[in-house]
This record gives sequence, structure tokens and C-alpha cells, in this order.
Amino acid sequence: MPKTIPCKSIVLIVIWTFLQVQSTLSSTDKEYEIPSIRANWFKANEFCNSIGMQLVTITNRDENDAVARFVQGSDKFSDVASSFWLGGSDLAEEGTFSWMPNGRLVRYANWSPGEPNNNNGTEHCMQLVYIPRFEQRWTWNDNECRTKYMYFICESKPRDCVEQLKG
Ligand SMILES: [Ca+2]
Ligand SMILES: [Ca+2]
Repeated sequence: MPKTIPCKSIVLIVIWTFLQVQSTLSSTDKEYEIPSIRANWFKANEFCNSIGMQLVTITNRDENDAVARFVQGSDKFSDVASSFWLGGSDLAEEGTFSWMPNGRLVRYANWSPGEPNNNNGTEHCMQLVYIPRFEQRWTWNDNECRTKYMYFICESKPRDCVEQLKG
């Protein structure tokens, strides 16, 4: 083994490692599931956790599209009107939405026109909506967290760094 590794090699190794980690973090790696039960937002969080997943987070347009495609392919989808809980809320601070599973602020957002409206001062939980007659196609609404009988979307939890490097 040489006593010193050329700097160029180190740079290449760092770049290669970075690219590997990046690729395992891409949104396409997420697995989604829509359980067969309907629930309020709190129970939806609990249920996803109970099956080793988490309530879905959406951080960019591609992910919103991926979730929409998944929902469309499921038997819980109605092309007349569909809504599903997402993992975001403004329960911690009114008007500031964050993703419950990881505590991150909602930066990318895809609200329906006029939403979030915090209707009656009691809407704090996010849902994905598909109601074509209202021109709402995979956009978001805030709704009352205790609204029952709502389907919801779970996603696989992010793997930690060690697991990612193992592949
Ligand atoms: Ca609110
Ligand atoms: Ca609303």
C-alpha cells in the first residue's frame, strides 16, 4: 500500500460516496401503502407507525406526482372525489405547517386555491384532494384533524446512514 493516497483519488471517492448516498435518498425509493381502514389524522399517524411506516411526507413536485400515481392505482381511489390524510399539520403553530414524521417545515406546497383557510379556526391537518369538478387535482387542503373515516397514505421510513451505505 502506498504511504499516501493521491488527493485526486480521495476527491473521487468522496464524490462517488456522495452520489451513492444521493441515489438512495431519491424519492423514487419510497414505498407507499394505503391501509384498508379509515381514521382521523391522529389514528392515521399511529396506524402507519404500527406497521413500521410513517404518514406520508411530500417535499417536491415529483413526490406529489408519485403519490398521485400510487393513489390512482389503488382501490381506495374514486375519480369523483378522493381525499387522503397527509403527514403535515399546523397543530404546533397556527399557520405554520410542518411534517409530523420528521418535524421539517412544509416548504414545497401544493395547496388548492384558497387553502389553507383554517375554516372555523379548527382546520390543522393536511389532506391530498382529487375532486375534478372543483378543479382540484392532487392539491392540498387543511381539514379538521378529528375528521374520521378518512383514508390515509403511509410511506416507508427513511433508512439511516449506515443502512444506506450498506445498500
Ligand atoms: Ca390551522
Ligand atoms: Ca381548508
